[in-house]
Amino acid sequence: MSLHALLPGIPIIESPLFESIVAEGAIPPELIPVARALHTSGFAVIDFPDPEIDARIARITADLGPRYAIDLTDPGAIKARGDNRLQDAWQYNRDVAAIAANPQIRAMLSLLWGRRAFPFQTLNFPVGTQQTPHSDAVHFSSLPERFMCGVWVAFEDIGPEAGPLVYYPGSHRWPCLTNMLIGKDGELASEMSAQTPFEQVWQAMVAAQGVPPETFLARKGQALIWTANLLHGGSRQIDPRLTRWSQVTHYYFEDCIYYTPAFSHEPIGQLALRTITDIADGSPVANRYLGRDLAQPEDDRRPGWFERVFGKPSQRARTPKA
Ligand SMILES: O=C(O)CCC(=O)C(=O)O
Ligand SMILES: [Fe+2]
Repeated sequence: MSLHALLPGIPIIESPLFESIVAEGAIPPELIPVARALHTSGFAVIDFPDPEIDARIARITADLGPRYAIDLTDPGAIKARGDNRLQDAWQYNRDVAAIAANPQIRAMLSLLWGRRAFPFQTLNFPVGTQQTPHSDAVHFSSLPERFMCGVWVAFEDIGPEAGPLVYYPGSHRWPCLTNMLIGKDGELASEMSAQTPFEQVWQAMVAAQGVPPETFLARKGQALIWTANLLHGGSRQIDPRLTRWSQVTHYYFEDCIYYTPAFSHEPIGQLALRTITDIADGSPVANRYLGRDLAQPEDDRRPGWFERVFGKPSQRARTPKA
């Protein structure tokens, strides 16, 4: 029996058994450097394995460019303003879908995590996001945790002035933050992003651990794989006229429960479950626990769930005073 089968609820690249699993030959030799980088640092840089990548990039930027609310044709125009992202362009752009469903990437991730990987969301950015550092695990997580990753592909050479991707090596080993861990028992203010309540905790952890950020000064066609809990974001865009074309594909792994921790309370079974589609074939992917499908629940990301579960403040059971 392979050692991973002893502890299948932890991805191979995150497992405390990692070195023994490598030693028993479960990872093909050519993948071991990528596996070690993911295990140790929480990210790995690769050349995107697609001989047609340049042609795909040219077609994607031509098709998506006019859909953004900024002028991408004038080199002198200010481009870094507003939130410029197209989510799930795979639904109408075949090259976006082909990058997401790249067979080598899916096979590689499946071997490294120890469950079958599938793409479930794409984001296409024409400029830097300048997004506050975060772990994707508050937005999209799984039970068991850490069966998620991002593959970020550079659609052009990206210099330090274009707001490159930034990340904190080794931060993937820190706890996956949840509402239980940060002691947050209410709903989000409607103007807040799901990650806002967690941001000061991440900043405090970065300061306490003294981890310096690194940026990804990518060459066109390079990709960075991040593990579920690696802190990453978009660095400040020094030159607002520059583009920073990229595609992120988010992957999940089979036989998990898929949910949004920012809107959940795991210990009391309050899970904001996600409805997931495998981009590779457009099929729905059931939430599964130990090999069995869960009935599809109602979407508890709707506003008001906290009161539906706990009642109005006046009805909530009071903790007896000791
Ligand atoms: O491209 C970036 O700046 C970050 C994108 C990101 O955080 C994500 O897609 O999860
Ligand atoms: Fe992210």
